[in-house]
Amino acid sequence: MTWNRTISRRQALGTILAVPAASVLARGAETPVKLARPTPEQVTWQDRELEMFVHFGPATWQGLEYDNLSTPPGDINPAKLDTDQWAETARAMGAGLLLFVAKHTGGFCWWQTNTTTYGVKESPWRGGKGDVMKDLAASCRKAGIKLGVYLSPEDLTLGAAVSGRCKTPEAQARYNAIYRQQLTELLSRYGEISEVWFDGSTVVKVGDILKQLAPKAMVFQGKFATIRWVGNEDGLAPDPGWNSVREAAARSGTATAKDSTPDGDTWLPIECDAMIRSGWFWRQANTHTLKTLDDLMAMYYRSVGHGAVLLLNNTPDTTGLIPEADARRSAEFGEEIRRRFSHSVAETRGEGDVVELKLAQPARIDHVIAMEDIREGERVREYRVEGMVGNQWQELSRGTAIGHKKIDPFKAVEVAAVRFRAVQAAARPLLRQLAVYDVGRGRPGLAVESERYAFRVIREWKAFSGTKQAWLIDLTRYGDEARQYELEFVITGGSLRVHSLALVHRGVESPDFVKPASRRNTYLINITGMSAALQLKAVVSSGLALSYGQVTLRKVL
Ligand code: FUL
Repeated sequence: MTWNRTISRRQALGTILAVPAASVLARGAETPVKLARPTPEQVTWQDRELEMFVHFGPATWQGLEYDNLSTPPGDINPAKLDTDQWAETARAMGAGLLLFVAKHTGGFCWWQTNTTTYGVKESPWRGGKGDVMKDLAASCRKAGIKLGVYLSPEDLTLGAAVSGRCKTPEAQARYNAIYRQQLTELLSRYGEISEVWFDGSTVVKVGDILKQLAPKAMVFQGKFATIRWVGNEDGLAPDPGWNSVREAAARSGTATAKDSTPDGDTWLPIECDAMIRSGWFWRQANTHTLKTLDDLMAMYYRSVGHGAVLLLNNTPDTTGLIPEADARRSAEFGEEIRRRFSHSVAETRGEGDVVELKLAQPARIDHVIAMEDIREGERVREYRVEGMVGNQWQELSRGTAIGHKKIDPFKAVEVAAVRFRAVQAAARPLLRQLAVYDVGRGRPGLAVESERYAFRVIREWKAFSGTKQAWLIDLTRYGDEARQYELEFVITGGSLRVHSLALVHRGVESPDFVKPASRRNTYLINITGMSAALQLKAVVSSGLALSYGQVTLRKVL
């Protein structure tokens, strides 16, 4: 057992902490090790594990993923809309929070607002007097779940691109005032809002509003983020998915799972947003893509089972109801999670580098779930779980990060006892739970895993030489879904200098979505939406020698 191998003295002492760090004394070390620590609200959020997203909007009527403004509000009349059904679907799934897209990128508002004339107020639904947020707040209270809101900073009606960026300072000032008013309405009228999504980050100042109206809410993206995007929309968190990042990454507003480091000074847990059918919005054509129970369980193991929160989308059809098949599948998902994991064969808690769990009598087990007491930071860096088989310890599973939760499936075996052994830790391990289960089934496989290494060539350059040039590369043909991508300049001859990179969306440049990765000539791009032509602008030069190569793009999982 090696203590303190992963945190160097310089890292331990040399950082300014955004979230107060736990000060623990590592055994054998004179220096107190500083570990990032969550806020109580982050702990509550991580304990929730499962949440339900609801996307609904004009795009539902258009059969599209993004509202193209072709549906007049006069045509939007979801006569059967019943927020009790939405909240009940979330509850049956085991979700502790329902996150509603109150405004998506097109700008349509589902609540009574005076900030725009594009919303439910202009629709015939309930004579223009309906307020989905109001209904939903009441339904969630009834169902005993929390409520969250997604207020898109991007707004096609009001001329704001990704992050709420506008073309001129005047337009920006106008939009800032409107967006702030919308956020104020959502956070002040409907009771407690426990999670706020600023999808694609936001350039509009919102800190004062959050502080005043929702100081305990979890915040997705932007300067005040308390949680981060995993980097894909498949419900897959990496393993290890360390909970902390460096402060600069947290402040960037667009940190993802790629920024994870066990030595980070800021606690920023990972959220996996994923779809129950392909696409965030209902359309007839995606009915057959409803995920199977195995698909959902596959995601569960790789999100919640890797210590992240899973935010699974359901999407009502034009009647306003979540289709029955989707609601039923959500309930089956909740039942299967409970069937597998609500009754352990045995469980304990404990401290130290070895935690032992004796069974009352030898029993068959096929899963172990470990949970750290994350209030004191993520301490375990590497571990083994062993079972007493016959009269010998035999390895059942091994891993690195545990954090909030780690679910390890293994081949069924009969054991008399189980022990957890830390191989490496930053401080004395504190296990809130060590539990073993007899599930009878394993972890379902995942088709998408095979795509991990696939890449596409998005531009080639041949015999290029000279001073600075700007390349505009169309990404909509390649980056077909919102996730994190890896961009690489593969130089096959001569040399190439990359001066700057930016995403260009509706003519507005956003350099913050492109960051250098650890490998040379490689960058990480966060694509948070494909609502309009999206381009990559690369300013490059090659000096005197002729340069040859390719620009490649691949999905990051
Ligand atoms: C992405 C958006 O582009 C999608 O439409 C959806 O809202 C998803 C949750 O986030 O960034």
